[in-house]
Amino acid sequence: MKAAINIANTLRGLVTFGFIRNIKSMSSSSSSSQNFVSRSVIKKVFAKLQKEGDGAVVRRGISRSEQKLLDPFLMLDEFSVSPPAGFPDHPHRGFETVTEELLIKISKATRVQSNIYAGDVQWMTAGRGIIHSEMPEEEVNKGLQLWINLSSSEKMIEPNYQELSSADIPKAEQNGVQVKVIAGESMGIQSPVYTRTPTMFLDFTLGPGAQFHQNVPESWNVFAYVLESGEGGAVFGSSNSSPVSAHNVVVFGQGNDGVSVWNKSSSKILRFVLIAGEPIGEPVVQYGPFVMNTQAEIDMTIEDYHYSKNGFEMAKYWKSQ
Ligand code: FJE
Ligand code: FE
Repeated sequence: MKAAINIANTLRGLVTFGFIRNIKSMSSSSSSSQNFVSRSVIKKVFAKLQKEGDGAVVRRGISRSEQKLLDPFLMLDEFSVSPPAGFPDHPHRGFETVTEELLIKISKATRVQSNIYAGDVQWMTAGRGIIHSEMPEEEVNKGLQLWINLSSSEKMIEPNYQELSSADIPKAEQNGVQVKVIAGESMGIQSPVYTRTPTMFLDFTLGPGAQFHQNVPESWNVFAYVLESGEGGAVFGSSNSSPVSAHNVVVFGQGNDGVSVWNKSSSKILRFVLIAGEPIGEPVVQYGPFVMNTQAEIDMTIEDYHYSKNGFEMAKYWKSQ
C-alpha cells in the first residue's frame, strides 16, 4: 500500500531520523529467566472481523473498550485488503497512525509471488490535520494499523511522516528469537523512529521451543497481538499460563520487569507484536478519525474540516490519485 498513500498538507520527505528521546536508560532484554518477574495477563481480546472503509474487512483488536486500560493506544486493526477495497480519502487529527505491512502479494498475472514491500512501516503523525487515502495497489495487502494518542500539547502540531522500508528497521536474533525493532529498544538495538508519545513496537518471531523476556518501563501499558502460532504455542506471563491463539490481543497488568513469552510449539513459529507506551492520562473524546480531549475540541475539528481550515486547508480541493 506504500505507493498508494497520498498526502495532502504534509511534510512527506521531511523525515527526521536519529533522535530518540523517549527511551533513556531502559536496560535491554535478558535471555535468562533468572530474577525476571513478568507482568501477568489480565485480559485477552479476540479480534473479530468487521467491515471498515470501502469494502474492506479488518480484525479489530483494540477499540474503545480497551482505551482506558491501554492508554495511549486507541485502536489496533489487522487488515487484509484487495483492490478495489480500501480506505478512500479521510481526515485524521489528534493522534498518530502506525502501519506495518506484513504481506503484499503482487498480481497473479505475473505468476510471481513477491513480498517486496512486506516489512515496511509508516509512522504518521496526523497532528492538527491530514487527509489521505489508504488504497492497496497489489493483489493482497495484509498488515497492522495501530493508533497512538498524542498529548494535549501535541494534538495540533504539524503533521509528519516517518517512512521506514524493511531494510531500515533494525533486526536482531538470539537463541531462536528474532526481533524487528520498529520503535524503542530490544536486544540492545534501537529504532530510529521518533515517538512523540513514548512507545515501544517490537515484532517478534520465536522458533519452536524458544523463550524470551522483554524489559518494559514500569509505568507503561503493554499488550501483545498474536499474528501466528502453532496449536498451544503462545504462552505469555508465566510458563504455565494457558496458551493464546492467533488474532488475540493479550493485555498485561501493571508493574514488574516486563513481559515473558514462551513458544511451546515443537514445530511451528510464534509471531507476535509487543507494543508498550507511556500513558498520557488525559480525557479521550473520539469522533471517528478525530481524537481530542473535549467535545468542544471535536466540534471545532468538525467545523475546521467542514470549512477546510486550521490544518484541513487542502480538504477543499485535495483528491488522492
Ligand atoms: C478510519 C473507518 C476507517 N482501520 N486499518 C473510520 F476504516 C478508518 C481507516 C482504517 C484503516 C486503514 C488502514 Cl490502511 C488499516 C484501518 C481503520 O482508515 F480512519 C476511520 N475513522
Ligand atoms: Fe487513515
